[in-house]
Amino acid sequence: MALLNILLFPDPRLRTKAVEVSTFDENLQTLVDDMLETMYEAPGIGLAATQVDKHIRLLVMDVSEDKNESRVLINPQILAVEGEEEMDEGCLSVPGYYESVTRADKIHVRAQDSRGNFFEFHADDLEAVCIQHEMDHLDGKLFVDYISSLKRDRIRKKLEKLKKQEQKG
Ligand code: K1U
Ligand code: ZN
Repeated sequence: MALLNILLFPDPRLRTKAVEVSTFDENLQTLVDDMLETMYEAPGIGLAATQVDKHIRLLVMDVSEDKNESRVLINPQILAVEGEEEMDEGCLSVPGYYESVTRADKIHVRAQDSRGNFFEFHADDLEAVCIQHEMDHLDGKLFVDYISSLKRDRIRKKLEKLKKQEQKG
């Protein structure tokens, strides 16, 4: 297994729209395993393939307390939504920032597993929010797109400054 590099905002590659997965092979399983390892190590509760510069419709997540309930969603689709919930969200691609975002509170999801089998489930609370956050990544959208452009620009400038400092050493 390998740790993957996570792209940081405002990297333009984070704006790429991911394409559907059509081949369910060993390479896909390796990417899934590497993404899970990268997510747990970060640590995070979710990770979209876009964030590791792989532009396919794949996300991994684990919102359990004991970090032993990983989920792999390939070609996920939200079939139904209910209610609204406002929650503070973070993002491994926007490190150090948490902002309040309003999303659907309950969702019904259809996806494929790493062998290509279809499955459906209901999600609510943090799990529902996390799925919507990760599915946004697959469409090139970030949680900072829901906040004011003033705040977003401030975050962008701070992260750009940090990157320059890191590059200087
Ligand atoms: O997509 C990502 O960058 C992962 C992100 C997912 C997420 C967090 C909060 C609300 C919605 C989606 C994260 O995992 S940020 C880190 C985080 O939330 C966390 C880290 C350690 C322990 C618990 C949470
Ligand atoms: Zn994120």
